[in-house]
Amino acid sequence: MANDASVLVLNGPNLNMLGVREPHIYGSTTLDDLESACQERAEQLGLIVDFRQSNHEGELVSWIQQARTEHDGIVINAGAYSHTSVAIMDALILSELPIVEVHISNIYKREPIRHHSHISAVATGVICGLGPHGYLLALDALAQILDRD
Ligand code: CA2
Repeated sequence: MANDASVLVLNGPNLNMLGVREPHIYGSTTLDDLESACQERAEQLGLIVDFRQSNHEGELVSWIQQARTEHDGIVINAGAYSHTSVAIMDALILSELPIVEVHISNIYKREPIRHHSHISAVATGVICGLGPHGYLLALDALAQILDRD
């Protein structure tokens, strides 16, 4: 099933600023670099990646709703919405897809407000604190999960 399986890689608010500000927390990789790395890994894994970013909660919800019929799995870094959005959590539940949550930074080493994610409770797995490499590990994990199905 992993061959040609389609994965939606979703990025939430402010992730378009990656590599531009706060390199001590998020590194110097830009979102474009991250997309290229994901596309390269997807090709090796036999996955198709649809890589998107939005600063708008409703747009992320709509994309997750569409994923139910258009994709086989989701990698999501919902940024700050991870800590606040029940709407994104609900959309992820409704998708009925395998979900890997990614955070570039280790949210548990940061301010208490970042320690809880609504998405973790509904994700198949969670990767955090491993920098941009976490996205590649998430694709590896989804390829395995989809292969089993
Ligand atoms: O560590 C992560 O991946 C986060 O999801 C990133 C979010 C943050 O709100 C989460 O708590 C953890 C923020 C993304 C903001 O990205 C920036 C990139 C460069 C400069 C400033 C912000």
